[in-house]
Amino acid sequence: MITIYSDEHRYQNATAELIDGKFLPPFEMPKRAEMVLEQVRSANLGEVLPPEEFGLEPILQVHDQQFVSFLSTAWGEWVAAHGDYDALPLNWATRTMRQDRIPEAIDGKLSYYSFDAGTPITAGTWRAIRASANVALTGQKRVANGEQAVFALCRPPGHHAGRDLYGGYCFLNNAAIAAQAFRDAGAERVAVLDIDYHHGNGTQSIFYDRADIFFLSLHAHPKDEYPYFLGYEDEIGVGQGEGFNRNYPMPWGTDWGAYQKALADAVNHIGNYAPDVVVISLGVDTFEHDPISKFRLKQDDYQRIGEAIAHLSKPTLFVMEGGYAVAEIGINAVNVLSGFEAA
Ligand code: Q9C
Ligand code: ZN
Repeated sequence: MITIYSDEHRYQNATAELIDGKFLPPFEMPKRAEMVLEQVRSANLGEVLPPEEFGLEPILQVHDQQFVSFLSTAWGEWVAAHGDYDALPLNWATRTMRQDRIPEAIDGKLSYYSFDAGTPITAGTWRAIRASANVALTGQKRVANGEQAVFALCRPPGHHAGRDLYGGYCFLNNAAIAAQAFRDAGAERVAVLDIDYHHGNGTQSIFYDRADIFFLSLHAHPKDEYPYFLGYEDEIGVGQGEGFNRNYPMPWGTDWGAYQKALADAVNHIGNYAPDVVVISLGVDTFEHDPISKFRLKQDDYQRIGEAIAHLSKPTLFVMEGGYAVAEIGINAVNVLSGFEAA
């Protein structure tokens, strides 16, 4: 299997992350992608190729133009206002406040366009997220041109990012951008299966009213776990999209026994949908030793995940999302891919 990778992810390299009331060294760090690349190489998964440049057009098929423009200028505006340290929002327009005015001050814009304070914008964020989107789009193009499966080694991740919303370490929704690009290249139906530990709220929200892109997500129950405000089972889509959104929220402590049943059900629904192509949001933060997550999947379980996905026999694009157990992130991610290839 070909892997698409760019070194430019390293430009997203924050000083600290606000998590659980503390400023800690970021869990979402450059080493993550480097460890995955190292395992791709040592497992001889296949060629590693750099991304092509696609410009903003395919990004703007999924994201709001003003939001993208905000991402491109936020760092400069922040430095002018506050100086050279990571940009974070401090408050949000929740119940009783107005959401129909976009503030002019950079602090207000950070608040308007974000949903958490754990996703720092840095000097290199814009450069890194464009490279990450190009990695996904290059993988998409290869699959559209006949490759059976490609691994887009994206970093920063993307599945929490909505049309005009960033958070959860995500700015541009790489998987959504790729799914839309498949549609624009002529695919009639695309299935997006999100196996990151956290609900893919961004991807769900982008495609919620559409039947042409079927979104399914296996994740920790939002009553217990981030992002808390989306990912329940009764979210089934709306309008034309009704029936084309499926959530599998699971309790903390979920191990392979329960996970496998949810995965089998999701794969079965994808099979019935008969998509032209499948996009996998590949998070491995379901791992038993993940430092910020509470599922209990083991290294070998990731091979079984790959096998289950392979049984669909569809052209498949794997898009890297979360996974914070840095020592094992490469083994777990590549196990999914080698399980897929061996099936
Ligand atoms: N107490 C992805 O995996 N903070 N994003 C969690 C835990 C945010 C995860 C707080 C986690 C975001 C792509
Ligand atoms: Zn995650």
